[in-house]
Formats: sequence, structure tokens, C-alpha cells
Amino acid sequence: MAYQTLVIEDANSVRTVTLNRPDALNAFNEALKMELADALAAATRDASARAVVITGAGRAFCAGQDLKDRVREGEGADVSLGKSLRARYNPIIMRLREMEKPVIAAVNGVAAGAGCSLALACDLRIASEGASFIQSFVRIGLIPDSGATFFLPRLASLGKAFELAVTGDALRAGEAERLGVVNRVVPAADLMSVTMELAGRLAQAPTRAIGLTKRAMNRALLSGLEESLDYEALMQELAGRTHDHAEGVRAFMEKRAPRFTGA
Ligand code: T3D
Repeated sequence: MAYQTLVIEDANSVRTVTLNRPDALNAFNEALKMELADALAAATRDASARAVVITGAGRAFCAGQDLKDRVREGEGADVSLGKSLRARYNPIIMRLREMEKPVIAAVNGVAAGAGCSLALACDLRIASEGASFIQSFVRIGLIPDSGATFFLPRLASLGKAFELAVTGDALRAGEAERLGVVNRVVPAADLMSVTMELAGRLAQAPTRAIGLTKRAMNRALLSGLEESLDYEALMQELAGRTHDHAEGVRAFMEKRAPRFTGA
């Protein structure tokens, strides 16, 4: 499949997948969601890819769902966020966990909304000093989705995850490292060399044992993921039908603070 929104590179048994919509901070439009799902399926199948790196082009890792697309689609249409999560986002998250290969997120900048969830679902996170993680959902009247309610309390703590989810405040790279959300923080100029060094090392390690380790840790700590993703989709369907969500998206488009009313 020829990709419009991804760049794929193979070197030393490492497959690098770069989200490539830099003008939109690599936000997920329909093409990016479909292409990422396809690229992860291909990486799973391809025995020559023994470790996978996901990163973003330009100054961001990923800004989550493309809200401009949602506004365009919303004109005259009944957009179901629950359906969107079940059809597009949740399969990507499940694929990341089920792939029996190490997946490293090289977080080169802001990771917001489902872009933050994408990073959280990877096995390891290496972040540049300027990177940040934003549960931005609440800023537009939504709930954390694509696994954020599942991974963030496990990686940080329930209290911190709740705080981040309900404030929408940015978690800076340094603090993320202190909390254990990020494995390592490095200067921006070193991000890809440090990531490739680790990915290369893992790609030369016993891939089958690493895959089985991942499967065992999934079972020890991550069973229930599929049910949680589905429950998030149900909650998002409700949140997506509130006036506050419509106001949040309008405010984002108009570059102003939202006026939420609780309805
Ligand atoms: O819908 C469903 O299917 C349900 C699933 C939902 C999953 C989700 O991800 S919901 C959450 C969606 N994402 C967000 O709400 C994040 C929106 N973006 C931001 O809050 C900010 O852009 C950032 C905090 C990420 C970065 O801020 P900043 O100040 O560094 O950049 P900026 O100026 O806001 O953005 C730069 C450009 O990227 C700008 O375009 P312009 O004005 O230069 O033409 C901005 O509109 C665009 N952009 C940023 N994020 C998105 C986006 N365009 C479309 N969709 C975005 N998510």
C-alpha cells in the first residue's frame, strides 16, 4: 500500500513509522488512521522488522483526532464518536499491544488527545526535552479515549491520571520521566539517534523471547484492555453528543476559550 500520510523506513531490522502531516501537527485524519492500522499490520507480519519505532514529522508527535475534519463531516451529518473509536482507533491500540515485537514511541513534540494515547500504548517512550503529553479531550468536552483511561493510571497513578484527564494540563517530558510515564528524556537533537540505538539493540535481541515477555506482561497487567476500550467508546458516544463538546470544538476552531455550561 502506498501511503500519503506516513513515511516508512527500514534499517537494521528496525521499522520506523513517521506520522507525516506536519502542518496539522500530525492529527489523525481518516487516511492517517487507516494507513497507520495497515502499517502496523504489515510490521506485525514482516519477520524482517524486529522492532518498531513510531515518531512524528515536524514539531509535534500527534495532535489526536483531526478536529477540522470532524467539523467538515459534522455539517449535516450525525457523527458517532463511539463508532469512530471502535472502527478506527481501538484496533490500532489493540494491534500495538498484540504485536509481539517491541514498539518505541520517539516523542518529538506535543502528544495530545489520541496522539497521547498512541504514545502511552507503545512499549517504551523516549521523549525530547520539549515534548509534552496532553489529555486534551476535556478541553473539547470529551473523555480520554484510545486507551488513555487504561494506560495512564497504570503508568503514572490513578490520582495523577485523573488530574491530567480533568484539567487537560500538559505533562512536560521531565515530569513524565519522573512519574515513569516516559523511559528517557533526551535533547531534541539526540532523539532519533538514542531511539535507534535502543531499537537496534532490541532488534538484535531474541525477538521471540521479547514477544513472549510482552504477551506475559500484557496478561499480568493489561488484561481487560479490550473491554476498557469499548467502554471508553460508549462514554465518548455520550460526551460527543453534549453541547459542551460542540462548544469545545467551535472554540478550538475560533481560537478562543470555550464557554462550557455542563450541558
Ligand atoms: O472524533 C473521534 O473520532 C473521537 C476520537 C477522539 C480522539 C481525540 O484525539 S479527541 C482530541 C483531539 N485533539 C485535540 O483536541 C487537540 C487539539 N490541538 C491542540 O489543543 C493544540 O493544537 C496543541 C496543544 C496540540 C498544540 O498547540 P500549539 O499552540 O502548539 O499549536 P496550534 O497553533 O494550536 O496548532 C498548529 C496548527 O495545527 C493549527 O493550524 P493553523 O491555525 O496553523 O492552520 C491548528 O489548528 C492545527 N491543529 C492542531 N491540532 C489539530 C489541528 N488541526 C486539526 N486537528 C487537530 N487536532
